[in-house]
Amino acid sequence: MTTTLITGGKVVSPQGAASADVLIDGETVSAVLAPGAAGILGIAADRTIDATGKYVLPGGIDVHTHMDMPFGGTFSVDDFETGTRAAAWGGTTTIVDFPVQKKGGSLQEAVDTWHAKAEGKACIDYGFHAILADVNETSLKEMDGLVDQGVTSFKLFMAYPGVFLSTDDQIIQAMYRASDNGATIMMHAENGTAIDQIVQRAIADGHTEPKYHGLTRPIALEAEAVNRATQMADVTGAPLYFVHLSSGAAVDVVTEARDAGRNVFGETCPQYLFLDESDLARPDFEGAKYVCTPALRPQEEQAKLWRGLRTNDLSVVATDHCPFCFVPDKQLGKDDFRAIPNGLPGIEHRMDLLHMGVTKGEISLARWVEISAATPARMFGMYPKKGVIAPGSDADIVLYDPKATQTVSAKTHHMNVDYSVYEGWEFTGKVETVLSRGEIVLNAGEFTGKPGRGQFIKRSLSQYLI
Ligand code: DUC
Ligand code: ZN
Ligand code: ZN
Repeated sequence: MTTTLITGGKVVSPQGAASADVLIDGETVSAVLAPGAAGILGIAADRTIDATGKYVLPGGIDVHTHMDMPFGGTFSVDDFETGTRAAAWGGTTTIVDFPVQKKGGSLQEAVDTWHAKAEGKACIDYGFHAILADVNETSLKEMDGLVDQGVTSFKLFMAYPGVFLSTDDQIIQAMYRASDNGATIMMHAENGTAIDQIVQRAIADGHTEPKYHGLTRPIALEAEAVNRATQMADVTGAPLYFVHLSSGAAVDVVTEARDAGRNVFGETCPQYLFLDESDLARPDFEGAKYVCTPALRPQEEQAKLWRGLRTNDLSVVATDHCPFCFVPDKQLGKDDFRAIPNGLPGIEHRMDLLHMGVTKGEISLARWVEISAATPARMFGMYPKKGVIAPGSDADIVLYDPKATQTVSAKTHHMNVDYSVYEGWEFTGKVETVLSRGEIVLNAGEFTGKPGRGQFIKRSLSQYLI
C-alpha cells in the first residue's frame, strides 16, 4: 500500500481552515497532523505532495446528476465515464445519480440498469437515488429492498404530467413508506398540471420561443408545491429534501418548516445562483441553452438563495447536471419551447462557482466545504466515509489553488457537450490535484484516473435528521 503525505496546505472543514498535513495509507486517511509533525514522529511516506498555498478540501459531493438519462426525446449526453471525469476535473469525487423507473416498470430494474451504466465507466465513486415514476403497490414494496441495497432516497415529481408526475395520493403513499423504512423523499416541487395550462395558453397565443419556458413556470407554482409537499411530509413523518429550489418564496416555505423543527431540507444549484431569466431571452435560439426546470428566475432571486445558504435553510448545492448538446438536442425545440430538452451542463464548475461565492463574500470558506461536501455526505448517509478529511475516511481529497485563474469555455471543458452556460467567465481559483480513495486521478492538468475504478457506495439512512 502506498503512503502519501500532503504537506503545507490549509485543510478546510465546516469548522474552519487550519494549517495541517494529511497522511494517507492506501485508500484512506490515517492522520491529520500538525504541520511538520510527520518528520518529528519519524513517518516517511512513499510520496509527498506539496500543498503550500493551496486549500486541502474533502472531495466535492454532487448529489444530483443525470448521466445517460432518457429524457425529452433524447438522452443526456454525459455518460458515467465522461460525466465522472468532468466531475473530477472540477474537484468532485462522488456523485449520486438517479435511476429512472419506467412507467409500468420496476424500481429494481431501474437500479439494475443504472448499475450496468456505471460499471466499467465511472472514474469516481457513485451512489444512486431512485426516481419513482410509477408509484403503485409493487414499486412501494420495492422501496424497502432498495433501502437494504444502499439506495436510501427516492425522488418524486410534482411536475412533468404524463412523464414523471406523481399525484398527491401517490406522493402520500410513498411518503408513508419512507416514513416506515427510514428513507428520504426527494421532491421536484412545481405544480406541473397548473403549469401545463399556462403553457397551453402561451402556445395558443403563438409564443414558442425559449423565454416562454420561463414565463410559463411562475415562482408561485414552485412555492405552492413546496408547501403542499411539506404539509404531506408533516402528516406522514417522512424526511423531505427539495431538489433544485430556485426562488426566495420556495425557500421561505422551507424556512418556516425548519423553524418548526421539521426534517425538511433544501438544495439549490449554481445555475440559480449565477444565471437568470434574461439568459432565456438570448437571441438566435441561444436561450435554449439555458432551458432547465425549474426555469431560471429574475436576478433578484439570487440574493435570497445566497441568504438561504448562509442560514442553512438551503443546506446543499448540487448541479442537476443534465447536459444536452445545442446541436442537435436543443434544436428539437426550435419551433416550440416545449420540445427543448430540459437541462444544463454543470458538474465541472460547481466547486469553482461556489468558490466565487466565497471570494464575493456570499459564504465563508467553511460553508463552501459544508454545502458542497460535508452536508451532502451526511444528508445521504455517506459520512464519515465521504465528506470529511479525518482518520478512517476515504482519501478523497482536492488540492485547490485559490489564486490560479481560468477562463471557462466549451472548447476546453471536459463535459461531453458542445456549449457552456459560463462561456468566457473568468474564475479565480482552480483545482490542482484530485485524489480518489488515495489514488491521484488528476494532477497539474493531467487526468490519470481510469474508467471503471469508481465504486458503488452503499449508503445508510440520512445522518442529517433532527
Ligand atoms: N430538470 C432539468 O432541468 N433537467 C432534468 C430534470 C429536471 O427536473
Ligand atoms: Zn427535477
Ligand atoms: Zn434533476
